[in-house]
Amino acid sequence: MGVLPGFMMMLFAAYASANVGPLAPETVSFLQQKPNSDTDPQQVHVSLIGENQMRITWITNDANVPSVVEYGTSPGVYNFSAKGENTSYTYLGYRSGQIHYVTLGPLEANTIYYYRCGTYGPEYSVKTPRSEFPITFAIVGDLGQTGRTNSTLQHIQQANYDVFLLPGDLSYADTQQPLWDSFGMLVQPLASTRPWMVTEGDHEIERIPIVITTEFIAYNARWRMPFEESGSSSNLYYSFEVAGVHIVMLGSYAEYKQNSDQYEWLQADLSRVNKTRTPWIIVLFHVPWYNSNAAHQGEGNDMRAAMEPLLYAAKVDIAFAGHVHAYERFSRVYMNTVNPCGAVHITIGDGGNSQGLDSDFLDSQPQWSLFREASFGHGELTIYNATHAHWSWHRNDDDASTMADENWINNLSLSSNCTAEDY
Ligand SMILES: *[C@@H]1O[C@H](CO)[C@@H](O)[C@H](O)[C@H]1NC(C)=O
Ligand SMILES: *[C@@H]1O[C@H](CO)[C@@H](O)[C@H](O)[C@H]1NC(C)=O
Ligand SMILES: *[C@@H]1O[C@H](CO)[C@@H](O)[C@H](O)[C@H]1NC(C)=O
Ligand SMILES: *[C@@H]1O[C@H](CO)[C@@H](O)[C@H](O)[C@H]1NC(C)=O
Ligand SMILES: *[C@@H]1O[C@H](CO)[C@@H](O)[C@H](O)[C@H]1NC(C)=O
Ligand SMILES: *[C@@H]1O[C@H](CO)[C@@H](O)[C@H](O)[C@H]1NC(C)=O
Ligand SMILES: CC(=O)N[C@H]1CO[C@H](CO)[C@@H](O)[C@@H]1O
Repeated sequence: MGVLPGFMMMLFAAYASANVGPLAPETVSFLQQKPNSDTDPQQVHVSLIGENQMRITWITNDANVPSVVEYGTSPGVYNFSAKGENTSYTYLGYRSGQIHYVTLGPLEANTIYYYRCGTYGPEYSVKTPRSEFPITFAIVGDLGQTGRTNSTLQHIQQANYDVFLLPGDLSYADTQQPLWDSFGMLVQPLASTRPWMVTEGDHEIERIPIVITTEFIAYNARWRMPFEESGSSSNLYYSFEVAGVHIVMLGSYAEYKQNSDQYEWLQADLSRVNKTRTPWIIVLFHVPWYNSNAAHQGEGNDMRAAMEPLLYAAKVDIAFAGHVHAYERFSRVYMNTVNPCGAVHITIGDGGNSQGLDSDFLDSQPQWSLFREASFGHGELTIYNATHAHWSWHRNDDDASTMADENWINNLSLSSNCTAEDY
């Protein structure tokens, strides 16, 4: 893979470190996990497509490796084979490896599939999500690639979860493209074994004035999500369904005002939700709409003003955000007021990135803020049935994971009193 000339690296290191706080720990080098040969698969990760398909994405340094995945339900026995496509991108002096995408399916639910990428190489295995409740999500944003990220990932790996959800800010490569590769290697042990569904944060933009004017070049190439399959025209916002949950991934860094493409897509997407089939609606985006931390105060207001009425009318149950490097849980809220028919909001931007924690909360805690703490950690959401879900937040206490907050969340079902006319 291409390497930036030294002076450019220095330039971009300076550019990227502009808002790194004093607490910033070094980005850990995970490059010791480098593949042995150019044809070896690396950075393997899985995402969901529709109800019974998955996309396997991996990278090879060698451009001639076929985009083929062989798979089956017994180790070493690959009764199925699927062919996909490949891409690559350049960014200044860097040229990515060959990025392969292959769609597998139809697949059985709640089943372990063994697979191999590029017709040889090591075997991986992935468990497909359950098709019915209960289902568990591991959720965390602002991940980065530090020692803290490593412990967050270790804790998540110990949890029994079906799907990983990430509300933005993945690698913190911040224009240094090799850091996308090291991030891919860091997350592979988790992302090759469970589906990872992500949406973008500001660290994915990677625009450099005049020099790189196209945004999300690396993100869109490396983390392709099922946007076409959900009627979206952009990888920056999409939706998918799993086991009775309709999940909407919004883009804080795409146009969101009324009449924008994203707004109209969201309206159409929510109008298609069948609450009998998916009693739960969950939304993720990067910049929080509710936030009592001094960091990024008010940044989500415009998007909230534009889109919150759509979420409210559709009876969205829970909205997750990142961006603020802390944990905060809110009541059901709508238009800045506690409202039993609004969504529960949760900020979970505490994955472990190099910028440190946002420890400065506003002095007066608003009525809708129920729990707030600036510590690294992750969240787990188990949806037990159409009416009951359990949320827990797990703080990183050095090497251990400690459950530090939890609560039950009840659905906003069609049978409740919350009708769209209420607002
Ligand atoms: C990669 O994709 C291009 C078209 O996009 C195709 O021509 C080429 O054969 C592919 N490479 C491999 C190894 O499949
Ligand atoms: C794979 O294919 C073989 C031969 O067709 C068959 O005997 C076997 O049952 C299949 N295994 C699975 C897990 O489907
Ligand atoms: C990540 O954590 C594991 C388990 O604690 C440890 O063995 C490994 O050395 C860590 N990796 C890095 C790069 O810190
Ligand atoms: C909604 O989903 C239920 C359960 O899958 C199904 O019986 C019903 O026909 C669906 N309603 C519509 C309008 O598609
Ligand atoms: C839903 O799950 C909760 C928590 O496990 C349980 O208390 C409740 O009885 C369940 N409801 C139904 C209808 O099964
Ligand atoms: C729903 O509304 C009806 C009529 O206004 C009222 O009697 C009932 O208590 C309400 N239920 C809840 C759960 O608020
Ligand atoms: C909070 C809420 O609206 N919960 C509802 C969930 O669904 C059940 C059964 O349909 C209703 O009885 C609850 O009111």
